[in-house]
Amino acid sequence: MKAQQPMARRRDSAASADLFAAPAGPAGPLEVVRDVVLLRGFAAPGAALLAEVERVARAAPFRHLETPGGGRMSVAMTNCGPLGWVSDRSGYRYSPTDPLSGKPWPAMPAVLLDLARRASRAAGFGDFEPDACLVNRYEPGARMGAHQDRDEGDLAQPIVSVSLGIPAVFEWFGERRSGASQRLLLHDGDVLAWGRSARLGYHGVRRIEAAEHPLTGASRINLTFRRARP
Ligand code: MD3
Ligand code: FE
Repeated sequence: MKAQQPMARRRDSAASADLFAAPAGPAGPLEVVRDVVLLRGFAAPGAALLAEVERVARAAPFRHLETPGGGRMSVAMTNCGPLGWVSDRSGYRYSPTDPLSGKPWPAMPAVLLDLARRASRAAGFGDFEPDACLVNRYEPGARMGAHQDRDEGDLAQPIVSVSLGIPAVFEWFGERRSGASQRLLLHDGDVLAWGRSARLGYHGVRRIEAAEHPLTGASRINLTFRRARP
């Protein structure tokens, strides 16, 4: 799929679903690629979730991590839960403590954990016990290049991601880091879960366009729930 414009506006089957459509409220699970399942509007309304994110960010502020290559990520990050994903000059890893404070990451709020578990079941991935929640904050101009999420100790568990605030275009490359991609516009409240054959697929986020959301302003918050320990 190379065109960035919408496909035909038919909503009667997954094969013809309009992946750029405005959200029409919660819908059933939609398998956009094999083992990548979209739950549109599953996390709406997002106000209660955003209140939890604000509490997490008061304890562990958003920061732009350094990459092993010496760059700085355009996406600001923080974490909650027993483990948090961090990057610095020495590499990527999960850490039980926030390198900024030396203290454990804030606990994973119950409403976030509950949402991730329900989403995994609704998407067909069964019971999910995440021990890490990476919180990404994108402002216009931020992007995330194509990558795999492979630092986790249990690749049999899915990843669940929750989008809040202004929209973003995801790219799914599959088994190769470059080449043709499948694009998907994610809106506030959308949840995406992927596992099994898609667990190590390459994916990224295209540069965020300027927009405003009533609750987040000019930003997009993405929560990704992972099982980092075996
Ligand atoms: C799989 N985050 O934190 S969610 C990451 O929006 C990360 O912040 C992105 O990738 C974010 O590691 C993306 C994960 C995602 C998004 C779209 C996909 C995974 C996907 C599309 C197809 C398959
Ligand atoms: Fe990722």
